[in-house]
Formats: sequence, structure tokens, C-alpha cells
Amino acid sequence: MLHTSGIVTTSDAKSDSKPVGGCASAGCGSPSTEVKDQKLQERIAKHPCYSEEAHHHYARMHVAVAPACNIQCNYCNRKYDCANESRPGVVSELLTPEEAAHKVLVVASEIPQMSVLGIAGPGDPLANPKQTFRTFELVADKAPDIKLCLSTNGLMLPEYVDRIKELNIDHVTITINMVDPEIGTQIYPWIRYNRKRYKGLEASRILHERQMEGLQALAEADILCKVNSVLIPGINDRHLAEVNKVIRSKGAFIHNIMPLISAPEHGTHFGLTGQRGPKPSELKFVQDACSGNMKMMRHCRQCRADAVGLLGEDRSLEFTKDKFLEMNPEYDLEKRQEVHQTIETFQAQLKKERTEKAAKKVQKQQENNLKILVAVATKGGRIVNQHFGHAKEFQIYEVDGIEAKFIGHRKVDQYCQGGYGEEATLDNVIKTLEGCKAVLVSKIGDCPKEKLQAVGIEAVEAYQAIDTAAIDFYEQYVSQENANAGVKS
Ligand code: CLF
Ligand code: SF4
Repeated sequence: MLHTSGIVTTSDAKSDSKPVGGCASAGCGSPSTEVKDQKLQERIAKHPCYSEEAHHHYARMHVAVAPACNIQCNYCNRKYDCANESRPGVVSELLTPEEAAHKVLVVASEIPQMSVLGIAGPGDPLANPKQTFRTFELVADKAPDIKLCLSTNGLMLPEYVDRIKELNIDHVTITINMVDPEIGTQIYPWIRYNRKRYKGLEASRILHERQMEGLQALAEADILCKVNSVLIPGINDRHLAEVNKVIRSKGAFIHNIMPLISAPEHGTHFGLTGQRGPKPSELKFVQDACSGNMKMMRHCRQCRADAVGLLGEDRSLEFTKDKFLEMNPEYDLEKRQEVHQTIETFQAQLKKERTEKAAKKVQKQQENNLKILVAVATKGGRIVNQHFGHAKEFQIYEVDGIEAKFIGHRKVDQYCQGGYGEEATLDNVIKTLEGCKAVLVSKIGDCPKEKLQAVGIEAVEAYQAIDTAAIDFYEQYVSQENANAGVKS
């Protein structure tokens, strides 16, 4: 549990690093815990959602080719993208499969670190099988190095597992919010299945059975399955541990527990009836409770159905329909492979450094068990490389002098707008960074620096690997603390 001071001790820091079995169970988000199975590691190494490490370096893109949906979720308004994988209130431009394939090639040449194409809406991809599979076919034909990924509510999944396997779609997400249809009645008012509309308990029961059948079929076909669960306080918050147990027993690879977003202006049933979303501490509590059982995703950004870029950035506006249709793709496999090779070399170097430090850790026999939180402004690459005022989110690391462990991100409004900083925005940013001992940035102005200092957060300017900058700060922090303690005693 986090102390309000931002200091976490070894004894009370809940660790993800306790594999308790299951499919390649390993801590999620911990550089020191690795997926043991080498082959499995290779399958997820370039997928930014399935591998926390990959999300620092590799980008994904979505194409919005699937407009229809076959169920109704109480957190979704059909005017917007599928809220199972997107922030509600976001509308994407609908594309034909041909337009989508063209867009993929354009992005693949502009952003060579884009390694995954996902279809996640705006409705349910498997309620639009023609468009979804046609898009995948076109892309697989023209850009064979891009991994294919899809996200579904699961209702039609059992029908399509063979097709999914055939097309070499190696990653499938199912949103599973319950394994008890009674609870499902509070989340799903109706479904449409086999040309018939079902309501209430019957609807939830069918959906549940189809999801379980689909999940099992994916496991049998050796397709990696991520399960998304939307945490809805008072409805499934206490139930998600059971969901976690069941999906693990049926072969899910990773669990992504996401917060319900229910702003009234999105016009969803939950938004309009005052159903609240979870607080960050409630989300963390449920994630922690489930993390001992299987790999847990904590870096999801609930992106849009036409998202482009690293998970923490949004470059979709650079590739709107009017723009990408004018662009001629220059898909260059060799160039892409070179870029990926550079990333791999950098990752290998980071890994080597971490291994050496881990060895030192044993030697040092944990001289102290102090852990601190630091916030980082980064544009990706696991490097401190962003101005404080340009950050729209800060990555949070838990540092213990040996390693810097990514534990999540905190979104903020960008402080610097057109060369000026807004005081009220700065106050909110500082509030968001509460509990951190430092913020690592490539640059920061005097005013925010002083304000941060006044609340005990040191602004550190650096342009280097996050791990190195974080550990350097940690050492300086500890020696200062020791010096202060010496003066006092
Ligand atoms: Fe897209 Fe989803 Fe594939 Fe990733 S997103 S279809 S698994 S490529 Fe990723 Fe976005 Fe979270 Fe989804 S951060 S919402 S988990
Ligand atoms: Fe909306 Fe997605 Fe649920 Fe369909 S599956 S109702 S598009 S959130």
C-alpha cells in the first residue's frame, strides 16, 4: 500500500512479481520479472498492450471499420466508439477495409515502430465480420510484419476462432465484466443473438456462456487472450476477483481491469443514472487483489477506435481520412526491421543493466528497504525526453535504488499552452503528482520548479534513460535523507 508520503517499504509494497502459476504467470510491469517462456516472450515482445516493456517503444494503431454492435452495455452510448476498449465520448471516422488497409500502410511507413494493428470498433468487430476479416486479409497480404489484434464482447467469438487462427490473428481481447449472469443483468439490458433479441437474465446468461466458450476455444487454438473488465463500483467490484479466477482457469493470458468512465455528458445509462466510476485507489486495490493470480495490465490508456501511436500519445489527428487518402505509402520492410532492431538493442542494453543491478541488490542485502515514487515526462522510448509543460500524462515509477519499476500513469492537462503556463492548470498538475518525490523532465521553467519544490517534489532535468535518471535521483535523495537524520541525531 502506498504511504501518503509517497514512500513505500518492501514489506508493505504489494508486488506483482509473484507468479502463482497459470499461463506463463509473471508480474506485469516489473522489469525484474520476466515471462519465462522464451517463445511466449517473443510473441508479446512487440505488442504494447500485452507487454508493459513493449509499450515504451512500440506503437499500435486501430482502424474503425466495424460500426455495428450486437449487445448493449450500460456504459456505452452508440453515438460513440465501443467503450469496451475506448474512452466513451470519442467518435472515430468510419473506414472501408480498402481505406483502412491504405491507412495502415501509410502509418507503417511514417511510424516504423508501429507493430500492431488492432480492430476495436467503433462497434463490435465480430458483429461486422466481413469488414473486420477483409481488413485483416488486405493488411496481412501487404504488410506481413504487422501483428493483428482484435477486441470483442465475445458474443460471436466461438463462431470465428477458426477464422481468427487461419488469419494468424495472435491476440484477441474479450471484455468480460461478470461470470455471474445475475450481476450481468445490471450491466447488459439486452443482446441480439441468432436474429433474436434477448433481455434480462437470459441475455446475460447467453453472453456469459458464449464468452466462456470463446475464451476456451482461443486457449485451445493457442491464441493469446487478454480479458478486459470494466470496474463498476457497487456492481462488479467485489466480483472481479472471481472473474479473474475463472478466466485464468480457462487460459486467459493477461487481465486488464479498467475504470468505468461515466460522465453524464456521454449520455450512457450509467452516466445518466449517476453510477460513479472507481477512484484510483479502488482500481489499484482490485488490480492488486488479482495480480497474484495472473499477469495484470496496468498501462492501458483506454484508447480510441482510430488510435495511432504509442499508448501514451495520440497521433490520430495526423492521419485523418482527408490526410491519409492523399498520402502515398512507402512501406519499407527493411527500414522497419532496422528500426525494430535498434529498439531491441536498446532494450537488451537496459536489460543487461537491470540484471547487473539485481545482482548488486543481493550483494547489498537490501541495505535499506526504502522505495519512493518518481514521475516522468516522456514521449516514449523509456527515456526522459519531454518538457514538463508539454506532458499530458506522467509515467509513475517505484524506485528502490536498484530498479525503477513502472507502476502506472497519471493524466494531466498540458500546463504550457502556446508558450504560457496556466496557474490553475499547474495547481492541478502538482496535485496529480502528489506522493512523488521527484518529477524527471527534459526541461522545466523556474515558476513550476519552485512550486513543486514547495510541496516537496524536486524537479530534475535530465535527458537520459528513465532507469538511470530515477536511480541517480534515488541515491541523491537517500544520501540527503541520511545527512538530515545525522544532523538531527
Ligand atoms: Fe488495440 Fe486492444 Fe489490440 Fe491493444 S488497445 S485492440 S489489445 S492493439 Fe491496449 Fe488501448 Fe488498452 Fe486496448 S491500451 S484500450 S488494451
Ligand atoms: Fe458499446 Fe462495445 Fe458494449 Fe457494443 S460491446 S454496446 S459498442 S461498449
